[in-house]
This record gives sequence, C-alpha cells and structure tokens, in this order.
Amino acid sequence: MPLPNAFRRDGEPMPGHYPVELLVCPRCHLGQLSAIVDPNVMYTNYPYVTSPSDTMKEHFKRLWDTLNAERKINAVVEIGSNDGLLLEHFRNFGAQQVLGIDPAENLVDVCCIKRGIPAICSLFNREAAEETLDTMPAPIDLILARHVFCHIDNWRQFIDDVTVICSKNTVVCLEVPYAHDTVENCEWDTVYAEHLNYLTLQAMEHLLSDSALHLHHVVRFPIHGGAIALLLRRNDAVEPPSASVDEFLASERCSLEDWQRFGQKANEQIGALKALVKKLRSEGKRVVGYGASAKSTVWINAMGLRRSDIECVYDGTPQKQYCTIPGTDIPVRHEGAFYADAADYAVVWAWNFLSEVITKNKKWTEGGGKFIVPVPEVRILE
Ligand code: DWN
Repeated sequence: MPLPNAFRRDGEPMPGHYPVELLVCPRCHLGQLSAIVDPNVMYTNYPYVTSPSDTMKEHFKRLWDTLNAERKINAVVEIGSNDGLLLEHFRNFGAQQVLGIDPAENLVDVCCIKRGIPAICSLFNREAAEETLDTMPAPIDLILARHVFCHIDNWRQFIDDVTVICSKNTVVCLEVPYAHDTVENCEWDTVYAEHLNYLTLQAMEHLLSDSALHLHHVVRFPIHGGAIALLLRRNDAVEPPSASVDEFLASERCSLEDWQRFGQKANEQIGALKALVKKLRSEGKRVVGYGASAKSTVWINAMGLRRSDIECVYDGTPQKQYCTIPGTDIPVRHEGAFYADAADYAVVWAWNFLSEVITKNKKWTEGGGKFIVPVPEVRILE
C-alpha cells in the first residue's frame, strides 16, 4: 500500500509501498501494524489539515466543554497541533496560553504565521517536552493529543515525555479512534501506515500500570467514525478516577474472533464496492470520489481501480488538489468543480462527515446524482 497521504503532483517522485498487516495481541486485543514507517518520511511535509468543517467545529466545542469542566483551562499544549485550528478555537473559548507541537514544517508555518499561535516544529519527544517547559510561562492545565497517540510507535516513551510536562493538576487528553468502534463498524479503511495502533482500554490499562499516570475519565465522541477521549492524571492527583473507566472496560468488545470477522468483512466490502463500480461503469455511468482522504487511498489501492473506473476524486484541500491519489493515476480535483462536472455517482470517502457532505451537495442529488457510502456496508443512497 502506498503512504495514504503521499499526494504527488506531476513530475514529483511516486511514493514507495509498505506492507499493511494488522497484528492482534491475544491478551489485550490491541491491534498493531507489523511494519513501522519512519515518521519523518510521513509527517515532515504533511498535506492533511484538520477539517474546517462544521462537524469538526461542533466537536471542538464539545471537547472544550468536557475538558474545561474537568479543570478550568488556562494554559494548553497540543501535541500534533496540525495547522493550529483547534488551538485557535480553544483560545477563542477562553484559553490564555496556547502552544502547538507538530513535525510538519508546512503546517507549523500556517499555525504561527496565519493564526499567530506559537508552535514547536518537532515530533513530540523529550527535547520537545523540555522546550515546552521553557516556553510555557504558566503551569500547564491541559495537554491534548488528538489522533496522535495511535500514530506513535513507542507508547512508553511518549507517556514518560508527557509526564515531564505534567503538574499534579494537569489533565492529559488523548483522543484516539476506538478499536471497539473500528471493529464494530468495519472501518477497515482506517488501517494504514499512519495508524500504528488500534487501541483497546485493556491495553491502555496495561501500559499505564507501571507509569506515573492513570486513566482518570473516558468520554466517547462520534468524530472520525467513533473516538474516545482518554483523560489521564498523575497518580498523585487529588481527584479519584470516574466510574466511566470501569464502565468502558466492562463493556469493551474487541475479541480475537471480532478482529478475525473484521478481516473477513473488509475483504467482502472491497469486493462489493469494486463490483458495484465495475457494474456502473459497464452501464456507461460516470463514477467519482468525494473526499481525497487517507481512506480513499486505501480503498482505491485495495480495489486496484484506475482512472477508467474512478474518473477523479474531489477535495477542498489545496495541498491535495491537482495531485493524484497515491499509487494511482486518479486525479484530485477541486471540490468546487463537483456540481458542474455532474458525475452520476460519487463514493463518499469522507463518510465520517456524511451528513455535512449530503447537505452541501443537495442540488446535485436533487438533479439525480447518487452518493455511494462504503462503510459499514456498501450502499447507494437513494
Ligand atoms: O488520523 C488521521 C485522521 C484524523 O485524519 C490522519 N492519520 C489522517 C486523516 O485521515 P483522513 O484523511 O481519512 O481524514 P478525513 O478528515 O476523513 O479526510 C476527509 C477529506 O475529505 C479531507 O481531505 C477533506 C475532504 N473533505 C472535502 O473535500 N469536503 C471533507 C469534507 C467534510 C468536505 O466537505
């Protein structure tokens, strides 16, 4: 599989391919990739920007309300701050001190220059942790890492480095895709080189058992197909853990058999969408993609489809437009051209924003266009 975000324009070298194989621990049912790609290769110049969609803005507000209720947020550090969109929202909600940490030079530029939010351009490591302590004038109330923790190979080192910047009152929030949801909804298209781990709470409990932090509170969010916010506190924190930790542990369903069924269902889904696209094309219908997500790279390469099958994929992200979907000859076109191009069918590879995509393209569907939604079952929205 090519790297899911290795979008290239004409003349730029095509990306390499990497094995994507999911291994599952028989005891804690943690999912892990068998091969680790150097994060510098994946993230130094990163085209993915946090979606500026209404769905994401609503999520930011929900997350702020949850975390601010846990502890009033004045000083917040975001690990994996991308282009600073979340920190800009948190500053508007009331945070006085904000600091981002992100390895993508292109995104840190936007964060610092466009949004005026200070950021350290680095992967999170001990050096970045120490620079954070030197940079933040006040004790840190919140350390936030959204969809970062499961991208990290050495969890123990990450927890140790986070502990360096934690005070007794600091809340650490790791927002991660939840393996329980990934398996239950057959979100197999989120299995790719960036996602090294598919987290279970059992694995988290095991990891933290001999660390300076503990699971303090767990909150579920619908974003990205189902995510959980793991709130960690230092072991000397005064407040006791909430009942949510035991409730989630008791209800967690992610057995070896579940994972095996997940693998079988993924292959069925790949075959189902490929057959549907081929059928529509044989009937002379035009088929495109909507959302040049990492998920679209995974689907299109797994199905082995070409431009003769999927004409193009539409996307609103400037860094992806006029590129090709990694590993294919399929062009990424500006989202603004979608209606005028008037394709017959569009596969929604931004299904985690489905309601928003449907709403913004009502005119197209009213004119006869039909969306195909690939998860959890391949289906045409009539
Ligand atoms: O963990 C990760 C998740 C959080 O984000 C990263 N490893 C990579 C990335 O995954 P993704 O690329 O699957 O993320 P999205 O946010 O599901 O991608 C949606 C794509 O669709 C973006 O390229 C933006 C695009 N889009 C659009 O063009 N118009 C999305 C919406 C909602 C739209 O209206």
